[in-house]
Amino acid sequence: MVHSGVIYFIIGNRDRVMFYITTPIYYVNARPHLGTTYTTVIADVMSRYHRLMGEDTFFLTGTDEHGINIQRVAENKNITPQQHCDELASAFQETWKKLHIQYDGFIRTSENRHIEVVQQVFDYLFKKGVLYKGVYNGWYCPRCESYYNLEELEEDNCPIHKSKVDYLEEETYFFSWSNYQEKLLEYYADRPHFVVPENRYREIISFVERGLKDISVSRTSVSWGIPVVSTPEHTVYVWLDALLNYLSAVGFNSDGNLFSTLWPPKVQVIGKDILRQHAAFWPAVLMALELPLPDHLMVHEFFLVTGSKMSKSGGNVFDPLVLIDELSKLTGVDPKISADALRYFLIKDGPEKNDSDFSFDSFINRFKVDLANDWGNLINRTFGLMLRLGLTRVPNPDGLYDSEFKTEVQKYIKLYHQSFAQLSPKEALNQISITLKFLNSYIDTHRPWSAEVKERDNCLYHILEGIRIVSLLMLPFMPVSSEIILRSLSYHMDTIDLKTETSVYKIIPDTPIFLNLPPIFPRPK
Ligand code: ME8
Repeated sequence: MVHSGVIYFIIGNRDRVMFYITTPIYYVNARPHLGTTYTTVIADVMSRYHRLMGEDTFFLTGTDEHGINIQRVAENKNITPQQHCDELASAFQETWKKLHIQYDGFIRTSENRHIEVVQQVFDYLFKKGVLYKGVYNGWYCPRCESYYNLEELEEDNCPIHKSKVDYLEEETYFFSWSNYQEKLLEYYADRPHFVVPENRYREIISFVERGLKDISVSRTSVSWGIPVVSTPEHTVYVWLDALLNYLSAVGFNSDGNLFSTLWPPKVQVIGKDILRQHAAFWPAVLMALELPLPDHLMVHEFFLVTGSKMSKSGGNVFDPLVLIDELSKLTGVDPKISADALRYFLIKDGPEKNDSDFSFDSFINRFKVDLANDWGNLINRTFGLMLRLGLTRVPNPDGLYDSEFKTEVQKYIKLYHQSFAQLSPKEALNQISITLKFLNSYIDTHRPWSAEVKERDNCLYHILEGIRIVSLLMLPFMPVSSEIILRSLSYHMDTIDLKTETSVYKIIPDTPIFLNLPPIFPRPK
């Protein structure tokens, strides 16, 4: 709601605070690839974890649809930019569905609810004196939609895309970024975990310390954008437009209750390529709007292909749907299980803190080693033995609870939860792998196939408890496969609460088990 240039927030009821997590909104210049999928899977895993821990969560993703780059892509296809964006936004939604991405909001920057917010914010910032008119002359890369100084160019090319940049000279509105330099540095000093991991935090601090220059936030030569209401020949710079999605998607200035319940985001997941925009420009915009800043920016590195960044412009992208199909062809498993396996691979081998080289073989190999050998085999040998013995219920441990088993498994569970708190889903997954190795060696040591009945039942009880725990811990990463296994242990999926159920010795003796599962992760041919 805007009154004479002042935005009045409709302050709603804040008796509920939600875990609000976002991904970047992706350019619709290409279909989703493994890089964009990686970021989205991280956010999905985080949001599923918090939901399973009993928190109200809101997971936002979407598409970034304006700007000169999209305008040019549509012109080349001889269709309108809106037609092009509609096609690509659907491609993102379909891909996310096939990867079990459970978002709560999907925002497109061509939607009216977004356009209105951008126009209101622009007007507000201008009236507040944070924006002023001037002339921009300098270099611009249409691929990353970013401005560059001559010194930043590499042999006259964009330092990121290594491609030709445009020289611009046009009337523009500037955002007085330089005025926020000190405030940003103070904020960084007060919040040691605002940007995670630390090396990326140091990078942004030294960028801001080197000095911020005011930044151009409107274009007169780009028609595919949001017009400034007072001067419609200007369209809003695509990065200011895009960042405001995090507000417009959650009821900023339209649904006070929703907004005050969600704002600010707990975690914003981004790749390192868009660190400056999120860690230095975006916080300055929020400060100008007098809004609280996100709690954490979770920054990851890049997937590479033979040493170069995987990117559409590099022509070396992998389509996640093709990878899922290929795995299903090799193993015969349902594409839903293959999608789970891809999610697993992305977190396990993805570039959380270091760049990571992708190859199809590394994906298949991870499936063989971790899923077919460790997890699949644990289930097959346990269920197979029980079938052969005609046991269809959880055996009774006969009062003999193995305290070493408990100590060991409890340690991994604790580290799993700690890793999530430290924003490292990769480390949480490592703890599951360690638990699986422990369980397989537990079977090897106790040899239930040749043990006396009492010992055999005791061992099987402990192993089934381990399978229950691993399947619960795995739910955020591989929701479909974990659910199949939990259902075979008679679990009611609608009442799962990770907080209380991830403790040892919760499996109840005599619970029926459905043992006739086909091998869940068969070895690829
Ligand atoms: O930057 N490895 O959109 P974008 C890992 N629209 N992650 C990768 C990757 C790779 N090789 N390539 C891309 C934009 N990503 C803007 C964002 S937000 C207000 C606007 C991921 O389509 C990574 O998260 O170029 C990166 O930050 C994002 O995709 C860039 O997506």
